[in-house]
Amino acid sequence: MHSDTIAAIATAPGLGGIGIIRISGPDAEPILRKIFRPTGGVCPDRVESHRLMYGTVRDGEKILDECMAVLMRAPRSYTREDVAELQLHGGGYVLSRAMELCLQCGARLAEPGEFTRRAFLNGRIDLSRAEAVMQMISARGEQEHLAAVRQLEGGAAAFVRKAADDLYQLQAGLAACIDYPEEVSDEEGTQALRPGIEELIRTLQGAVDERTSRLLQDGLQVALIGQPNVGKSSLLNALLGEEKAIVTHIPGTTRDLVQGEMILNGVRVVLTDTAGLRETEDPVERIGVQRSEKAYENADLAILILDGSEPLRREDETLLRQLRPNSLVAVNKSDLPLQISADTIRGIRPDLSCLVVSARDEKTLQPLKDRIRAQAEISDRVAVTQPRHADAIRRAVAHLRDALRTLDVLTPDMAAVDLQAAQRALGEITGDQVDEKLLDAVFSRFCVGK
Ligand SMILES: Nc1nc2c(ncn2[C@@H]2O[C@H](COP(=O)(O)OP(=O)(O)OP(=O)(O)O)[C@@H](O)[C@H]2O)c(=O)[nH]1
Ligand SMILES: [Mg+2]
Repeated sequence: MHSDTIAAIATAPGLGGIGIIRISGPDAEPILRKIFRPTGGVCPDRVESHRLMYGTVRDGEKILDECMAVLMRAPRSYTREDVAELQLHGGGYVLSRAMELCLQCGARLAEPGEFTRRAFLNGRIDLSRAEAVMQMISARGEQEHLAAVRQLEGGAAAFVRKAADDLYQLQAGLAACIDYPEEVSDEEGTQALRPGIEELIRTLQGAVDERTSRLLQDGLQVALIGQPNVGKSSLLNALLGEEKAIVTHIPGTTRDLVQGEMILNGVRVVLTDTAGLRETEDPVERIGVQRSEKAYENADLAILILDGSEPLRREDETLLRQLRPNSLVAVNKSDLPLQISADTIRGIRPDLSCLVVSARDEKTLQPLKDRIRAQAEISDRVAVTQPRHADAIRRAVAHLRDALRTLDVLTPDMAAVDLQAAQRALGEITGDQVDEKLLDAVFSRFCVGK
């Protein structure tokens, strides 16, 4: 338990109907009693727990705001400490003045994620669940939300604990072999250990999927590429439903990358409009073209846009031939008489899907959106979705592989060190094995007040 009391505005900055101040620690109740006065009386010496009270927050005798207040006495609270919450009106001045009052009464301004950090340190949730809280807050679509729910329900923790248990069994077997050499020979010990380690490696590898982690973390990255003037920026705007990028009839309008996000059937998609790919003397445009090429390399999905109202140019054909597999081709400007057909494209690249669209006709964009969405499918069998967890699993697997190599050349007792290292890596996920640095890294990504 911590000896100091922390406070923070828990609601987002800006105007809102309600703004919440949260206080956690041994002085939560005394601070509440000092600044809050229930209607028609004074705060009782011992505030009733988990009961919402109506009254005013006072700055001395002056009324600052009317509010609702609640005390949640330890251990039945978010942090397992005494927690007080004030629900004030959500104006900037009221909230910051009420915060000042809390600080004057002895609270300290909470660090980002410090409430959840306390919930973890006080044993209410494991580290993977603490991270799920932030995953939940930052979820920008159904897919990310579902992953957060699974983690909050302990999906990752349960998987990791089971793997850690299996590893303990292996370690115990190894210890028996080391401690009772007359009963278990080195060879027998090694024979028994090897299949168990191999099985564990397979299980751990099956639970992580880099693509899934990245999709959940960053959304599906889609690059719109093509020659100048084919309608890349127009398509970006039409897909996003906003005028994000400048559109003109002048080739070379877009110089820099323009990005926009959208949610397609619950999946976050990040679209990047790029400068038209062409040879140019203009140094600014040249840098733009280099950036386009980089965006193409980094994208999960590239869409080559062609101007369907013009015959296919040689440059287009070159781009088409170079396009990596699983890209899409969109023949744009289908509201005009078409000079390129999907069959022409299929004749050159039969492996690619080709869609005929018009940035000026919303209806034609639905099949394109469906194709983009289809690229973002992830398996819900993947237990470990957070990059930090995936990294720890990969390190655990590396240590287990070391253990197998050690068993090949050395005595079983030498493999014990590798198994311990693997156990430590797994422990980092649930927080069974943590140091301050790791906690700082995890909680610094939180917002203040959570
Ligand atoms: N008729 C018709 N015109 C379109 C369509 N899409 C784009 N245009 C026009 O084509 C011209 C170029 O459009 P942009 O969206 O700026 O093309 P871009 O590919 O971004 O061009 P750069 O930024 O120069 O590489 C503009 O005059 C658009 O209005 C379409 O579907 N139909
Ligand atoms: Mg453009």
